Amino acid sequence: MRKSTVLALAFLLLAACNKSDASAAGDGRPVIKVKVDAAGYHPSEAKAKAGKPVRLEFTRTTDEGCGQQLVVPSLDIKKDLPLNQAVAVDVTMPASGKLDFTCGMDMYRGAVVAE
Ligand SMILES: [Cu+2]
Repeated sequence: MRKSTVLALAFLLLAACNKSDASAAGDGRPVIKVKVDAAGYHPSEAKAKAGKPVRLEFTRTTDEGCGQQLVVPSLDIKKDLPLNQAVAVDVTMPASGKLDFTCGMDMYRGAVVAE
């Protein structure tokens, strides 16, 4: 009896740990990691649940190109992306369609599609 209780506890702890994996932010929202290099965004398109909060985490890995600024036009978000530093952009997905993001000059383009 004792042993099974301990086992059950251990299992619960493990289950709790598995829940908070690296792909979720502290508040549980999913995290989409996007690399920014001279060719643009990688991935340039991702999917997230419609109407739900999501974190976009941008890491610019080169000084080439023009990924120094990130813009989410529909939400009026502008962020500077320092070199090799992850920058979190918390957004809520639209009910349908997609959320576009671009560089400061609207050359690089990416989007998160609501599904
Ligand atoms: Cu640009």
